[in-house]
Amino acid sequence: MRLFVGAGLAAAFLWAGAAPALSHSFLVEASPSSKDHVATPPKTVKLRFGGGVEPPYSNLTIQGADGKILAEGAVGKPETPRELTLDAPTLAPGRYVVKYRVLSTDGHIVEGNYEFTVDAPQ
Ligand SMILES: [Cu+2]
Repeated sequence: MRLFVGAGLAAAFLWAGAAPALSHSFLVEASPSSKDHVATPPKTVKLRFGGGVEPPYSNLTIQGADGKILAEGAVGKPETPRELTLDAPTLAPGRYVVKYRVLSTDGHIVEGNYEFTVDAPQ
């Protein structure tokens, strides 16, 4: 798997040099989304990308404010080829970071992160 991802990354650099305007599978929607404050802890984090993604070569993590990884993985379904999900453990009120490193079907690696907050009960 490491080798495959490495080859994909090398190909991505070559391709980027030849055609920099190609669109990648950028994150277009997330639930919870960036800077969201949610009253109910999400059971699942769902990310939707602009193009197809390869779940076996993609990874999402949910980290607590202290950096501890609380969940890791990436689940995709054939009927939603642009989406990845990750089930969350029970999240106490606090700040969380979602990180993603995703192989898109065009061979490019897309990565990034964002924060959301689970609010304390009123
Ligand atoms: Cu791309």
